[in-house]
Amino acid sequence: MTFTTDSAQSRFPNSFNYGTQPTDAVTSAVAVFQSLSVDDQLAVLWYAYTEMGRSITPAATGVARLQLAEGLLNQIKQMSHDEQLQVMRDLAAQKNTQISRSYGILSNNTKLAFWYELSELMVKGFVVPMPPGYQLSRDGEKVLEAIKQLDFGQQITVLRKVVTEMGVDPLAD
Ligand code: 45D
Repeated sequence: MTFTTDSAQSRFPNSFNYGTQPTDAVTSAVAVFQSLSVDDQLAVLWYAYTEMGRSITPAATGVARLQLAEGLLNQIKQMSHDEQLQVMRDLAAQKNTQISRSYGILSNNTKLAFWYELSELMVKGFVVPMPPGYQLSRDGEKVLEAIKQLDFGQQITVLRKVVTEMGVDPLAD
């Protein structure tokens, strides 16, 4: 049987048009996000999660996919709050650590699922919580507002782009 574009599409009827919609809104949200301080990046991710949480179902993030990140998540779960925060800061800052390299080999969707799971672990009390009253910078507020204005598919595109850049790719040159 010939594998046409049409049949490929019907095999993935619910997949968004990822990657083929680098609209200005998406591109600029990503650019502003990446200009934020590391702490603001973590805070914006957290706020995005609290806004989107209900639309992301654990089923959608794929249990099988998360198994690939399970060792990493278990390692983080066992750390002190200070160490957990350091790990997340190192990921966002692309600092070359063992964890950043393990993260770097995950697929883009698994990276997204990894952050999603970290948020869930924060909610359950296994991972360091956001400090109450954290003051986001003006650019942080702006990018969060911009993300809220996007549709779900675009929001995912933005998030995927920013988490894809985090960590360190151990195979890169
Ligand atoms: O003390 O595979 C600060 C679908 C200040 C389906 C801090 C999907 C100082 C296919 C740094 C703020 C597309 C649905 C402390 C996947 C200080 C598929 C701490 C999508 C303590 C995967 C800050 C999934 C901290 C999606 C601890 C859309 C911040 C997933 C922590 C989205 C922030 C996941 C964290 C998101 C944010 C996760 C852990 C948005 C995580 C966000």
